[in-house]
Amino acid sequence: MNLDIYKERINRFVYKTRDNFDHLIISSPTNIRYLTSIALEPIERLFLLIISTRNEAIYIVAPELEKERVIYKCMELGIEPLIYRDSEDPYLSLANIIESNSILGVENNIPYGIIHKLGKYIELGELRLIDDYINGMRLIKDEYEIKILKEAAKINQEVIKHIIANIHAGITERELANEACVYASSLGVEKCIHPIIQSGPNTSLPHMGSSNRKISSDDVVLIDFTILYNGYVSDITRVVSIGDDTKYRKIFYVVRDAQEKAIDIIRPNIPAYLVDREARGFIEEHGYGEFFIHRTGHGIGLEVHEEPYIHSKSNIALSPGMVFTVEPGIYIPGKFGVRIEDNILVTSDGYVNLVNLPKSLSRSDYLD
Ligand SMILES: [Mn+2]
Repeated sequence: MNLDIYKERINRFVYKTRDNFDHLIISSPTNIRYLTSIALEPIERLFLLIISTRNEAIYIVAPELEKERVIYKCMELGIEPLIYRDSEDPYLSLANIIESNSILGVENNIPYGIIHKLGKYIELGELRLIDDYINGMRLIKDEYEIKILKEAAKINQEVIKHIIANIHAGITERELANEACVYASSLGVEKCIHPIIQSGPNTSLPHMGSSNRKISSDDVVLIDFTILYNGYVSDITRVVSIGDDTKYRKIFYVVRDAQEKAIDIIRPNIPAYLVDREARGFIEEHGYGEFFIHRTGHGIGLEVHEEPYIHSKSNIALSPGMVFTVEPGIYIPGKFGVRIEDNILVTSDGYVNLVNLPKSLSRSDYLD
């Protein structure tokens, strides 16, 4: 594996942060993966990236059982591995690096236990958040990331087509979701994240997830499928009806047109809230404003929800390399809901929709 991309990332990150912190403690496995390519799921064991501006050194703290997966990349990246055994206290080596009363950079989701235990060995200095620095980098995808995100979207579309082809009266939402995850694995997907297949009145609850409800012949079915492929996310939603779709049409077309109008205004330098306003304004004009109960979209990348968030207060200027979802919805409590979601890449002169699935209530439109 060529680690040049990661060398550049970690150097850029050090350069951006070095004047404001003495030491950075990075505990999010996703951020560590972004900066080093080292992808571990440490569960409760301590796994940290420490960037020490004071010592001009970078360390990875990792348990011995992960040693083989860590040390070669560390050598390549100029990182010093601090490997500990289960019988050892890894905080002892942390306390050797981090001086008392120094300025520490941490993520907002650092487990409190890490700070608490470190505080037993040293006098904790000022804690400052580093999220803006790292999120600011992750926000703009490079060519390598864009290539994977495009592949992920392509594969996810195949999964969604497969699900739609397999919907039939009598199958449960959960059976369909499980089958879809098996199919996704056969296409090389790392994992399915919270697979949402909802039918009938369940579609009115945006993030309910799949249940044991049996799909019946005049149901509307909402498929919101999120996959992780090669570390990156695709998150696509479609709604189809397997029988008479008359009663779903009006709301379906309002959502579809709102989504397409919102996508159409995407270009660099406009504030993200305009995308939300476009979708929301259209839905409000049609009298369904109170039933659009979530933001219009969210960034995707190594995580399912990341910046840029697309809501009414989001002032961030869209820039080439940003990738986010556009997914307005209308949810009529107790009846049904419709959401349509694509994945959009901002380019220098507009956008590319990474998804080219039909947007139709009729399942036959999805079948090859
Ligand atoms: Mn989404």
